[in-house]
Amino acid sequence: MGNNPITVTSPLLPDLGEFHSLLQEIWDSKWITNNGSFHHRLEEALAEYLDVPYVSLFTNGTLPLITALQALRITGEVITTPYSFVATTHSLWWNGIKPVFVDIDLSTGNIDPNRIESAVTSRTTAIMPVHVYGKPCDVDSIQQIADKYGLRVIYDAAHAFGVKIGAGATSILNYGDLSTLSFHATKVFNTIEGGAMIMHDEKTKQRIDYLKNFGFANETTVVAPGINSKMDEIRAAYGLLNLRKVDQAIEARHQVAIRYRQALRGIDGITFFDDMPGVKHNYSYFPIFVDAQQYGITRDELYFKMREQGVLGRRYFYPLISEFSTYRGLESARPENLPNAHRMASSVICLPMHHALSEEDIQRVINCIVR
Ligand code: T4K
Repeated sequence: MGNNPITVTSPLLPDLGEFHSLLQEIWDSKWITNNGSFHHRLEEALAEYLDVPYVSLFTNGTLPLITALQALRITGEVITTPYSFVATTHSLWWNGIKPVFVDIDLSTGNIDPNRIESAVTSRTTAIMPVHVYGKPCDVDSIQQIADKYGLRVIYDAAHAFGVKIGAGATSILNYGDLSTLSFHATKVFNTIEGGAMIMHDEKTKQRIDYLKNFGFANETTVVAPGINSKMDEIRAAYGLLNLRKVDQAIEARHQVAIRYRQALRGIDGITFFDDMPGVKHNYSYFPIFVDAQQYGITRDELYFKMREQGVLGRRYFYPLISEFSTYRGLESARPENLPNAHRMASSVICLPMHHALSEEDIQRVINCIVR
């Protein structure tokens, strides 16, 4: 591996001096978790920034998925995508729900709405799509199917922080019954570990707030077997500071995407996504897809060649979730049912993509691919 590795991402960090001042406030207050003032301030600030009605903070991006399913009392079967991080399907497993995998649309990487209806059975209660790489799902078609069959829709929006669609620049997080976000260190906006759920009304927020605090509604009443997933004050303060820097970080990512596209367009056997019309993207990932026949070497050969040069792209999302031992035995996990997902998983490399890549870094990445 070459010197000075270029990693797939690098966390956005708040100014240490400013963070220290907020830590002093926390130290003075001696209130370090359980719905403190920074928790409250970050929820308000995020609702405003994201342009959504209500936000409930969580300790990571997995527990809001698990809690969303519990809150909506989802049972039986849920239709979902195999092309995601494993946490998406694990949230179904934790609720005793059977995942039903449906193939993806190669033009976006997201669940293909045209294939959802044939997967609906009498046991189906919900659809759990993922806005993979922050690219918006076909939310209107998904909602039409959900309405037709009386299904709930929970979006795993872990990658979709700040993404907006349409002439009115509507937040993608306002679609479906509930959406969840991850604020992990590797995400566009991070609170080190962290996450959130987005909901439409105050009553649902109240219920979710109970569920992430063991189900406590007050000192003596537990309304349901909730979990502990409360964000502490230190990470909420860190998040408040990072929120001030996130627009600049997204613009820096955008410039990286422009450079990659300029340099890689027209290379035989290498394809990538362009911006979707009418979408405000967040440039959370920059996946490229390698066609071995046209490019001359396989995806894995390119991947390991990059590693030798210290360019640490990642094969998100390979292997598919449906290939992991927990899920492999399911009828819907059979490879012949998921040809597009297999094709994408076997050809993808996510290039380094973050706010702090230098021109030299970008050129080193490009030099690995241009032949
Ligand atoms: N749904 C979806 C669709 C998701 O993608 C995820 C998480 C979730 C749900 C669940 O959300 P969380 O419960 O995680 O909040 C990473 C992340 O751990 C995971 O959050 C993320 N998706 C997934 C796609 O990627 P790894 O194992 O690939 O990360 P790791 O540790 O190899 O880090 C990647 C690179 O980032 C490192 O090579 C260098 C850089 N890095 C990482 C960390 C942690 C840093 O520079 N500093 C750091 O502190 O899983």
